[in-house]
Amino acid sequence: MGDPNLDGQVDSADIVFLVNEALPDDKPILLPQNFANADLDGDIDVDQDDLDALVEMLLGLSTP
Ligand SMILES: [Ca+2]
Ligand SMILES: [Ca+2]
Repeated sequence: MGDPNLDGQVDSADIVFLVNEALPDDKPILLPQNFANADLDGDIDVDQDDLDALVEMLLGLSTP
């Protein structure tokens, strides 16, 4: 988890991906695997909470 754009690493590109793909409600995640990786808190929805979780992960506030 934590790699929404599926490029093999968790970095700022994943934040950009979440902002572009997850936050606009009318723009669905492209693939189930994108969705699964983006849903960091596991509530079967990709939203601001998951973006916050990803930012925290990148800041080192939680272990991978
Ligand atoms: Ca990535
Ligand atoms: Ca979520």
